[in-house]
Amino acid sequence: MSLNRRLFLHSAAAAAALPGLRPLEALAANAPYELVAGVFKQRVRESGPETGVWGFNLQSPGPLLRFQQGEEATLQVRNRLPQATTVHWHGIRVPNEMDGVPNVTQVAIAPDTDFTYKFRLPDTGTYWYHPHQSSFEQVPRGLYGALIVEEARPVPVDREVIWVLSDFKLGPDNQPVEDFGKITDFGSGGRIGNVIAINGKAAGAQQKLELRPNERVRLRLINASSARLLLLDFAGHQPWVISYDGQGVPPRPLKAPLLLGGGQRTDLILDGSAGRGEFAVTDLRDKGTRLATIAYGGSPVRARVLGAPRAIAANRHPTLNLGKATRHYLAFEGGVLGMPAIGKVDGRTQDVKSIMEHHGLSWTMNYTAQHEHALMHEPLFQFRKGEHVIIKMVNRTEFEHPMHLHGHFFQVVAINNRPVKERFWRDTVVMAPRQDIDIALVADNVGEWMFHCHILDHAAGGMMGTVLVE
Ligand SMILES: [Cu+2]
Repeated sequence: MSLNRRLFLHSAAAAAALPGLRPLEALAANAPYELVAGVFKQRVRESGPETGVWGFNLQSPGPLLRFQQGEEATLQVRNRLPQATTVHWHGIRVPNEMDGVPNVTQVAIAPDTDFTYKFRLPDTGTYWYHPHQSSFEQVPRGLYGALIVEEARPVPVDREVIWVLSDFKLGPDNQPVEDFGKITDFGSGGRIGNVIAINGKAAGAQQKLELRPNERVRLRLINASSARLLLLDFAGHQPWVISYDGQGVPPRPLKAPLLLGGGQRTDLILDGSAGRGEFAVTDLRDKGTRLATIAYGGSPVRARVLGAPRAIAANRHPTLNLGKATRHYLAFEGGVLGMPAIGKVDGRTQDVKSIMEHHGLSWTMNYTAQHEHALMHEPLFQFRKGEHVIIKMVNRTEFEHPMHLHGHFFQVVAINNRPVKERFWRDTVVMAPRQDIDIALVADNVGEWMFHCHILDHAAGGMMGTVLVE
């Protein structure tokens, strides 16, 4: 079966798995698979005019891409936007030149030109794709999509549901508020939208997640918001967590609301254990806003609710040896609250006021503020290929930062200097304000890799650097 035929069939299955929600459709296309970045209108809010959005293949989220582990993906990106763009494959351990970072791994794709990405998919799991060029604008306009690499033996479920969570900042006319790139957003919590969206449609009570009694659903959650962190509560239910950032974990009941920082993913197993009635899925970070309704209907799928799900087979990760790891430090300063930072911009040391006024930047990493890709100075770190490293991240700011490393997975090994007993492989971790987090990894993927905050306004405001592995 051809790649595109299979993508299409997968999408038909996924569409059936999204009752009441806008299906994520993969468009059938000729090989190589085409992703056309463009401008169009889409119904985001339930009422009023359609919204002008940017997206791939005339949809936001873009087409759902599904692959088998080990498969080679060929994705031809056609830029029909009024700006240059790139596509980054968040969480996928790609060769460096396929990582989609302008000026670091490639020249940005100019308007009306194309670029073909080609890479193997080494790991199973839930991933996503989005531009890395002017991402503080291009992502919140709607350019993102889910990318799933299937396990050879998937966890048995009755259905799968994918929620690409994001937000839009819309005026009363339902059009995007054209205020991208404000230094006040760069230096604070970021440009937060006023319409949370699930799969490109306004979240709310009308978004139905229909469940039959004792049905088992795999819910893949992706936070594609440019700045918003989510804290999800599933009233009346206790889903199982089976993976973080696409990497399987021993299944465990979700005992507290689920924090999902920008870029992060979590796969849940949601059982129709309540059997009847309606239940709210809410975001406790957004005043308990209802994002969706779990609504029961139909006859029971089985006599009783299922027990613990099977674990996902682990992806191939190196064995970390903390004893032989080299130690490194990364201080974060800046923002509109707290102590003023002093840092280097373009090789000149200055205070944060001057950094903001003259450079439109607000944050420093190791006392340096970087322009978004444009002038990458020294890498933050240089590692030998295969080096085991521990990076102590010291957050000297009053803000939280979902930190994302490209090309690798890492483990959180200590928080505020206390060792973490149970460690998981992740590609994005949320640092709380004033928190210290030690991450450990084996630098085994050669190249220059971004290491940046996934509040995309922070990244554009200076919280962006690179790690060189050679
Ligand atoms: Cu940040």
